[in-house]
Amino acid sequence: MTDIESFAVTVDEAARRATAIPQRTLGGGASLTVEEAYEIQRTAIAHRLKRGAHRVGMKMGFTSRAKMVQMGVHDMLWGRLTSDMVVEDGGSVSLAKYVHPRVEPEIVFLLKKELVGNVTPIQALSAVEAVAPAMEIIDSRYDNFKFTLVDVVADNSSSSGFVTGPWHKPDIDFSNLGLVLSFNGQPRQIGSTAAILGHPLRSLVSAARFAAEAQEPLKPGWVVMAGGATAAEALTAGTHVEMEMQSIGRVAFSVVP
Ligand code: OOG
Ligand code: MG
Repeated sequence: MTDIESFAVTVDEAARRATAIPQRTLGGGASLTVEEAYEIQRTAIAHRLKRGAHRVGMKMGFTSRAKMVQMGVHDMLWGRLTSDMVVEDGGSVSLAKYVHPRVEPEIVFLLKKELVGNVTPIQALSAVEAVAPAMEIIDSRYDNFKFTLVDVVADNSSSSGFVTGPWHKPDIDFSNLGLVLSFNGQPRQIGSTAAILGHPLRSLVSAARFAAEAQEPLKPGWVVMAGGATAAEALTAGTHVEMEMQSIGRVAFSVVP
């Protein structure tokens, strides 16, 4: 097995078994290039697809300062969303499936047209069928949720679940929508979609560029998660998690042991 293949098996197994792996498992971190890290991610997800899941979209990460500061990584990154990561709005998630999950408020795009390459914000918007409030469940497979850029990229950029709320036509100005993430009715994070690169559409523009680099165009019917607008919050059993976004509604789930 090449290193890429064995590293891919390591991160895939860690995600599947919900067991943490030590930091620097992947050849000492610094010895991998970002390109190699994305190749590990692609290979690890290919194993998941072989088990029957299918690709449903893309997640962007480190598109807000709050997220970069919380994790100490300052480069934008992306990951692959698969059908087994979908959490129903109002559904429940079991902590048993994760290592040390966290949740973060995002906005999500549903695409109606293929999108790839260097596009303008207007071109990106013309590929959007709808937008919705959303939450991502991130769960780094690394001990203590600590990683370098290449570590986290190899680990599908920590993505492990996502929940989308009611879809809204993209005919509203979603550049600066207030949002509140609450646990059992108590606000935990307050922010705005403007925290996402100044305008979440810029995240979709970047997603199209990353998709071109990976030679995996964004497909009609896929969703693109724009990235956390605030720092993430750790999930604990017995918590009802809700995120309300100004003008477009709310999305929720419950955490069970
Ligand atoms: C990495 C993923 C970052 C976001 O929305 O910024 C991310 C992590 O924080 O573990 O999903
Ligand atoms: Mg995220």
